[in-house]
Amino acid sequence: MSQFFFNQQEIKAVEVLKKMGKEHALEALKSMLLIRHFETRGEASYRQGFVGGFYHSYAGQEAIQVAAVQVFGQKHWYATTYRCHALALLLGATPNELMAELFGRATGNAKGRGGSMHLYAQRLLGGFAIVGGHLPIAAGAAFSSKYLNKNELSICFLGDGAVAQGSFHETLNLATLWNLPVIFVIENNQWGMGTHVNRAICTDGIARFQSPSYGIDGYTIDGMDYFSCYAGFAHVYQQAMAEQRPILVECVCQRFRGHSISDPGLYRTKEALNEILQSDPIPYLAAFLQQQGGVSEQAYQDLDKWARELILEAVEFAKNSPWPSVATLGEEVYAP
Ligand SMILES: Cc1ncc(C[n+]2csc(CCOP(=O)(O)OP(=O)(O)O)c2C)c(N)n1
Ligand SMILES: [Mg+2]
Repeated sequence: MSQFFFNQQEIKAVEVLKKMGKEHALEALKSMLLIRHFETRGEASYRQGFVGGFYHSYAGQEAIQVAAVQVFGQKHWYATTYRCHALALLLGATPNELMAELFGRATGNAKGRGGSMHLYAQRLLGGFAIVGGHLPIAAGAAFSSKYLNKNELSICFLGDGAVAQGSFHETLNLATLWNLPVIFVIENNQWGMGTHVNRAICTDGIARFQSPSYGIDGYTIDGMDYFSCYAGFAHVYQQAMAEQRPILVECVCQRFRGHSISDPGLYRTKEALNEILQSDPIPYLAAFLQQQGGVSEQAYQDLDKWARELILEAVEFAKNSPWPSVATLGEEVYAP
């Protein structure tokens, strides 16, 4: 049982970049821009009254899921929380169908029945709204893979808030007892709604102190740095495929927006937020790539424009899409 740390001091970004190739990092930058524009326009559409229900932005945390999906690919199982727009995009859902889902339209990802918190893709079992509720589901996917000899992993993203839930501990216990191939990725963005992690979780260092209880390896990754995420996940991936048992990963990160769109975030000062915004993973990656000759300033601006336009088109698509017909309300729901 070991502890591993992937942060800017311990990894050499230049070497990670050399190994993965500049094209790979450029693809990551593209995905991060797409997610950021999606969130910006999604929130704007909400404020204009086009989107109802909840809205949890992934802004600030992009490096984590972008790197994870690059490393793990599309042939494993994924589950996440209600903060699920990015993962659905990364796993193949189109901006159009996702925006239309936020707008509650018939062309939406869940035909307008799920909304912001319940998005799906071929390998995404869902965005789940109950804190900690999807951990047993992710373990179930890993059990199925093991039972059917499929050699597939289950990757479960959760928030720091879920660590206080019984389902976290019960799932880690059973998953370890049964040697299930599941990777738990805690996105520790410091807050569970308005409660700071230090007031909710008894250990300062979640992966570090919780993983020994289950006899599994714990990894702590700088979630604001794409290269740390990539190097960390690449290591975890190899280990998970070889060992076929659970691994606990903690990505230390920041969320740039309130918990949800209705949260004014009064529990952190403007100064604190401004400082947090300085750690934005997108300009950081862009600047590093420019410095390494991986992208020119003009090419970066072009990428940004491409992402913005694609998302604006998605907003138009959603606006022009039909509402679900009332006659279909009982279709494709679990309990009609
Ligand atoms: C079982 C349960 N309890 C309470 C809630 C209300 N709730 C929704 S999100 C949230 C905070 C979760 O924080 P965290 O797990 O850190 O995820 P983050 O929102 O920071 O991504 C709470 C308490 C819920 N959805 N489910
Ligand atoms: Mg949190």
